[in-house]
Amino acid sequence: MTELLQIAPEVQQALHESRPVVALETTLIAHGFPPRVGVEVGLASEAAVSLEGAVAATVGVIDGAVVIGLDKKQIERFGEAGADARKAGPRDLAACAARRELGATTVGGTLRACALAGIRFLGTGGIGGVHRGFAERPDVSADLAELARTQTLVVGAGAKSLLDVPATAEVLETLGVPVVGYRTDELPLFYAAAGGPPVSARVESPEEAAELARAHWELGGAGLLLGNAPEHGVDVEPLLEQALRTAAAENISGQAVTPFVLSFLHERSGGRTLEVNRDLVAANAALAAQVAVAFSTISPR
Ligand code: PSU
Ligand code: MN
Repeated sequence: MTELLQIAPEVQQALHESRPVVALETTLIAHGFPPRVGVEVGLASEAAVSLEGAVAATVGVIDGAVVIGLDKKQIERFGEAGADARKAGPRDLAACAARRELGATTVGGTLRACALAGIRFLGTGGIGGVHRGFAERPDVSADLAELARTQTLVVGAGAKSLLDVPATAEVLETLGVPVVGYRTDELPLFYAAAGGPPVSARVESPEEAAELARAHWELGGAGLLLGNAPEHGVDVEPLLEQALRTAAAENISGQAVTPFVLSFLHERSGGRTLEVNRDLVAANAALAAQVAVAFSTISPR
């Protein structure tokens, strides 16, 4: 193994023994929540994975290496750095490692680590995708391209709420990525369960999701998105439009848009969106672990 990649011994051992492993990202720890809350969410996700009987592997770039299986102290460094941690998509891993910068991996960056280590499951809040207004200002997350080439199932409450979700679903179709609904016919809209574009397949159980993933991989497919609706969703569409208009009026653009919109929603919803966001991240980690466990019990054909 290259010294640019470090896999924690318990993760390495579990992979070696074909036991269930779930990768978790660090962008949401550093950038997705207010200070301190991100670390709580990251640790709660790890706990949820363990509780389901899988091994959690939180990924980040730290001290010159892509680390798969951060320890608690390392996770806390991402919380302390907050916005100072570089948001690390697939293109940024090398720069972060070579320059020894702290890199908080996005879903795309974490998927690259999954490909290197052979991790088949990833739990997150929501994936990146096609931004609203992409016709004027093309902005499409590298999460989509990485899903198209990595044999990993990602559990999320759909895509980030501020995106153009129907357009994101279209691009996933173009890339051959199944959009699977967990007990739902619609891709969840992150904070809200209903109103999203139709899924390409629906499953009723972790076992069924595991079977579908295995079939996809055996038939030459790569990534899958498993959409898991938040348990107590809120409809934030009117607030969201207001947030995006305000961001545009204040000339907030690029990577600054997501944090701005999230804190706007948080404030205007009286903390409801933050609560929903916290809960759904841990719930998605738990479901990813359940599918990973089910997958590990499917006897190899
Ligand atoms: N969803 C959220 N908040 C976030 C993210 C998703 O509600 O911070 C992060 C995830 O890490 C995702 C990334 O992979 O944003 C996508 O960023 P971009 O659109 O810049 O590729
Ligand atoms: Mn982008």
